[in-house]
Amino acid sequence: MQWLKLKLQFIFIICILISSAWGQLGRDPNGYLTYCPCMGRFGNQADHFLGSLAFAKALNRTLILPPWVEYRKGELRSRQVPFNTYFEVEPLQEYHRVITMADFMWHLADDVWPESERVSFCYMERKSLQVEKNDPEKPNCHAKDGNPFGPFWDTFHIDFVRSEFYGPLHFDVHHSAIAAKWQAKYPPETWPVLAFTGAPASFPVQLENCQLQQYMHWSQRYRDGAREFIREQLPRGAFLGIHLRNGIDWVRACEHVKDSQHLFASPQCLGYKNERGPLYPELCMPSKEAIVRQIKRTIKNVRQTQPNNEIKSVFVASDSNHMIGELSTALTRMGISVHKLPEDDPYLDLAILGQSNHFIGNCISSYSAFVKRERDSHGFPSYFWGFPKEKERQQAKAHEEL
Ligand SMILES: Nc1nc2c(ncn2[C@@H]2O[C@H](COP(=O)(O)OP(=O)(O)O)[C@@H](O)[C@H]2O)c(=O)[nH]1
Ligand SMILES: *[C@@H]1O[C@H](CO)[C@@H](O)[C@H](O)[C@H]1NC(C)=O
Ligand SMILES: [Mg+2]
Repeated sequence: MQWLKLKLQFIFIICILISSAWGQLGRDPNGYLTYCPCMGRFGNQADHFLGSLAFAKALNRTLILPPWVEYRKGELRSRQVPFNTYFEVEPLQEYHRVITMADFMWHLADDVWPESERVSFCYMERKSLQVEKNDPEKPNCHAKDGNPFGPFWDTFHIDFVRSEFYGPLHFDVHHSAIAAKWQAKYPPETWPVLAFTGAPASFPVQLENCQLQQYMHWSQRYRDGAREFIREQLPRGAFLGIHLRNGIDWVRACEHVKDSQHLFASPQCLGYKNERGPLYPELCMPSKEAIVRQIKRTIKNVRQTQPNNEIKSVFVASDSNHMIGELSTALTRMGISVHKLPEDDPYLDLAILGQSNHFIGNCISSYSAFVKRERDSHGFPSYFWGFPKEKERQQAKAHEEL
């Protein structure tokens, strides 16, 4: 009797295990959506990710989480880093169904997306870099042409047998009924997987999608890394995190300031419709003097407004020049120490900046924008270099004093 009871219990447990495994990796009848994060580095990819997540939700398809695409010096092919190296998968599920590309490819692709049915989606024909590949009879997305396009899909041995041009459909699900049109043109029964050549999203991220950042939680490794650095390397008390984007590629990018109303992430400070003014060069590339002035001003402001939580140190993240010498010289007299990571790590920099008590970022940089959105989701304050414009601020102040 006892024996039978045990046996039944055992069978029962096995059934639960099997059904929960099925529940997790069962096929979604509403289909899947995936894409190559083929444009830009992390900041751009993160903007695109939020838009793609919103798009997958609007189409009610499971989003296949692509790996992050990284470029290393001296390497001809991009490296693909699993999505969950940096971010947890679970919190995203709260907003919408997602699955990592590895899980999808190992557990579902044979059934849902057999090799003979892998179609790549692009808006219109994309010309190949190799001219002989361009067949006027058969226009193609050339989804694997060039870097990172080839290396990305190669990561999971994905080849495409055909191309599909989805134009004039687009991705702006917040301002039109476009989602229904996608569903009508590409129903999940005939199109179980939509695989896009690039992200089905805009850059910079749409205003409506910024708040999706709340579902991006750093993985344990980066949460621990940030916490340990802050506890072990920084003095006790509040710290100011700053992002100095000043490498040579940035100097070149900033040259475009003069031709435009917006550049990259600039809507984050100027507003999507320039509600808070036009673009100007100091937003993109503040001078060293202006940087020092703004840091001092921020520290003094905090002293006055939050005397119980004074800034004790500055943490510097940079792609190139951390200005440790200049900043130490300027700030030691104020009793402030200046720090950076011992080794370059763009992700740990981000995770630490997200945790700082105050943050000054670069309004044009999508890398800064990631930090700003994360901080917004926690209600932490953020500021930008050169914003508002120094002259205007002085005038406003003079006005107040009058
Ligand atoms: N370690 C580190 N790397 C950075 C920092 N700022 C920029 N980078 C690197 O430069 C890249 C900049 O490209 P992206 O993320 O697209 O941002 P954006 O070009 O500033 O809009 C980042 O992904 C990093 O690899 C930084 O503060 N620290
Ligand atoms: C969306 O897809 C899920 C999973 O396939 C399904 O359960 C749900 O009913 C769908 N929602 C709508 C509005 O169609
Ligand atoms: Mg970039």
